[in-house]
Amino acid sequence: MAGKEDLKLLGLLVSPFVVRVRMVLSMKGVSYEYVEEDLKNKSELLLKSNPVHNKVPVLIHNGKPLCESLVIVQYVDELFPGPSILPTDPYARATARFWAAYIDDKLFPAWYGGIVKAKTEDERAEKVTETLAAIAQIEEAFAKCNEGKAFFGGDSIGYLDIVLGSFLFWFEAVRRMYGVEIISASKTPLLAAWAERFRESAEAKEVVPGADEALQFVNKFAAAAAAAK
Ligand SMILES: N[C@@H](CCC(=O)N[C@@H](CS)C(=O)NCC(=O)O)C(=O)O
Repeated sequence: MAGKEDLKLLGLLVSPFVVRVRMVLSMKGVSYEYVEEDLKNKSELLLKSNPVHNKVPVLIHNGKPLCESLVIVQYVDELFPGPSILPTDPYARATARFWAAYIDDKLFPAWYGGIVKAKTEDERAEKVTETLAAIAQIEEAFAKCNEGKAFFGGDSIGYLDIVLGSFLFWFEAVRRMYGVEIISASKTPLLAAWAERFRESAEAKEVVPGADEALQFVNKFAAAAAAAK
């Protein structure tokens, strides 16, 4: 099927959500057209394709748009042959979806909406506590569900590895900006070892940007906000 499909991805290189989609497309060996969006000046195509959220990523498959990274990753996994990204066992699939929702609904707002966007130091400290509590839950889940294997997906990178792994370059940017270690060898040793394996994997190296790119993005936004004052 790969090759015959018309696929266009509207993205932003430093978006962890876009990284997820680029990873799954790359793991499935699918070629696609990539279009970088300017979030300050969104294209008509983006607004038309994702009228509900106006956000990237959007994957346009044969003219039909798909929105939301988790939905897109699962769609690509189902559509294209090759090793399954989600677990095949229904209970393991459901569990992976549960933790993916937790990562996006609890962890993401705590570190990005919280630590990065906090307006005061008190607010940031509160969000650090919230982020560390969420990551501790994920450490426990990792210990329970992967039975000593290298990845959430078992011996190779799977759905949850992509979902959480897409945040890692931002975690490094947060460490450099605020000195906060979201994943650390002392508090979350299993995830620290996992993160190292993820970063070193060919799958991640292919598409995941570095922390420098995330920092440049933050600085560009801060400069634009200061200029607008
Ligand atoms: N839940 C969404 C989140 C996507 C998202 O937040 N995208 C950001 C970039 S990281 C965006 O497009 N923001 C534009 C805006 O908020 O106007 C997903 O998983 O795809």
